[in-house]
Amino acid sequence: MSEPGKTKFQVDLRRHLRETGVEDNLTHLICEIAEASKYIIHSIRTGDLGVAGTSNLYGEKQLALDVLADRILRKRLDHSGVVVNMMSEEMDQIIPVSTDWEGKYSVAFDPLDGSSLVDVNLAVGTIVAIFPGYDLLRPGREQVAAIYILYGPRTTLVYSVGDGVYEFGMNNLMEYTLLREHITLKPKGNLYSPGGLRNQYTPGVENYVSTLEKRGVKLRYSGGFVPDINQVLLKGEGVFLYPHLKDLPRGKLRLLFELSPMAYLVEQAGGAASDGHQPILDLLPTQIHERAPVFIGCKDDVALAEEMLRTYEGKKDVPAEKGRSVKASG
Ligand code: FDP
Repeated sequence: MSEPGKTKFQVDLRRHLRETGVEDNLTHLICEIAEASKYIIHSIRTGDLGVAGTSNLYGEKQLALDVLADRILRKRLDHSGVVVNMMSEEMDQIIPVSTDWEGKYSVAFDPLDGSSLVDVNLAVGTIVAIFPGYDLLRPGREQVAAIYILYGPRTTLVYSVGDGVYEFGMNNLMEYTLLREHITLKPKGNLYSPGGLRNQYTPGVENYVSTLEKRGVKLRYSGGFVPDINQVLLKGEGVFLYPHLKDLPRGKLRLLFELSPMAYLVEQAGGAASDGHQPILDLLPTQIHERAPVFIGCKDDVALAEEMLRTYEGKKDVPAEKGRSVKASG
């Protein structure tokens, strides 16, 4: 409930989480991630670019922005008091934080997705998946929250804890205030965002994309997963794909750091996310950096991709990696 005289659009993130009944530790964790993003956006705005390994004006060693973003988030999560295990796109193993997992969470994150776009001043983002307890190698459906932060002309934070999708904008005091609630996707959209080289498309994917094009959908691809998904979610329509390719049978994007959290958000908005055969959220990762093809966005458009793959490629042509759930600590 908003205070009299205050509209809901002035509600800040912490207050919104409290008022919507989000559990205390989870509220704290989401707010810590939001705090970390303030330092990340500062680094993006002020950092020297492409100079990792060199020294700055003051003789201090420079870090690549993705490494810096990783350190910022890691430190914040480490000190949050509510994290058991964490794992990042920048690390090759799970980092244990605490052995006491009761009422705590484990976090998988991509600190700076699309970091190659920073050099050319295009939008990039941070993506975070939150699981209860200590186990991180589990299906995305077991997430309790997913968040992304988009560093574009404006900085925005989009999250869900399983009760719809909310967007917050960073104001000039660097506070996140509520912009939109219950973001929803239409069943069918009018834009598509296709990743991967077209001459590497398999027959099912090529027919899918041609069918969309014949329907007159508009091409809107920025090359950054966060802005591309943000566009679909906030325009309320469209489909993003980074499919299996002839030379990359499991696609490019990573299941744990990129696909699971985005699939959670898009499903929460009434959309769908599939690897072409089954929901992304049902895939059980066997290794930290596992990749999967993805078709994500409006429900009917994702269903059309699955239908095209069934028609032109038959059953799954890439064997699923055998599932195994790993308990990292606790
Ligand atoms: P990047 O390589 O710039 O970090 O997963 C990373 C990602 O960007 C996504 O953000 C983006 O959707 C995709 O890769 C872009 O890949 P392509 O350059 O092959 O289109």
